[in-house]
Amino acid sequence: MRLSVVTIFPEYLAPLRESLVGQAIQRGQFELDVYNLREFTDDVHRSVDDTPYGGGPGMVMLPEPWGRALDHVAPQGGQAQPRLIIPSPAGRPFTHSYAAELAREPWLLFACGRYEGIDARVAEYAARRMRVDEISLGDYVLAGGEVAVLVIVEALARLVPGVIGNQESAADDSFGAGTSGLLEAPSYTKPAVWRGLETPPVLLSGHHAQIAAWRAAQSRERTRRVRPDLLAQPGPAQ
Ligand code: JFB
Repeated sequence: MRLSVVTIFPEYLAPLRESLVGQAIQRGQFELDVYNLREFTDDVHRSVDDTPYGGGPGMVMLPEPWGRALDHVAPQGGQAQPRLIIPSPAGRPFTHSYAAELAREPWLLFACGRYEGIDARVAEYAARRMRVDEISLGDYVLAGGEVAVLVIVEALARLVPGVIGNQESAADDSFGAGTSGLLEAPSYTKPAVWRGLETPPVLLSGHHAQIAAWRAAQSRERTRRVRPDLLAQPGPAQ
């Protein structure tokens, strides 16, 4: 899978070269190319923003550097086109099932905005030749799209077959198939008693059916307590 990112802060994406995604890059499973939007400006100040039409606070990212960056990364008329992902507080909510959908794409291009976001015509321009998704991580406002890209890439990468050693562990995670879309049960490791705190004995019993039943009950109880909205879904959620 190819992951392309355009940003005014290329160093912000450096953590993607560590850990799980970093190892997948080293194995050649992912290709990560990060572009500095300022390279696509043409004025001495390398401007990327201006005041909003219609007034209001803050600044808006200029369309022209974005148009040039998109044309450079994904040339017009090129047979392969990426799916363009634009993080935005006004985007479609990001979920596990959305991550699984993105994990099947051969090429994702992320456009990281800053300030109050990117001139709306950039998405419209890109949509002439590529699929465009505006994605929101949740109902709070970040300062830019970079952190959202770190989150989205980390979430989708572990759903690409072969990226995590044991594919079962992805299924058994919160929201996964093995937990019926609910929160996962709590986890324990050695020692069995730590600072006077015990591991639930059923987990030490070796009785696989009882362990599965205990985890399913914990999963339901935890979900009821902290995420009742997940239980209200028609059928097991994503
Ligand atoms: C993403 C961003 C801004 C508009 C934008 C670019 N869940 C989320 N909250 N905020 C963002 C997000 C996601 N994904 C987000 C990209 C940008 C926020 N901003 C700041 C401020 C006000 N209005 C710029």
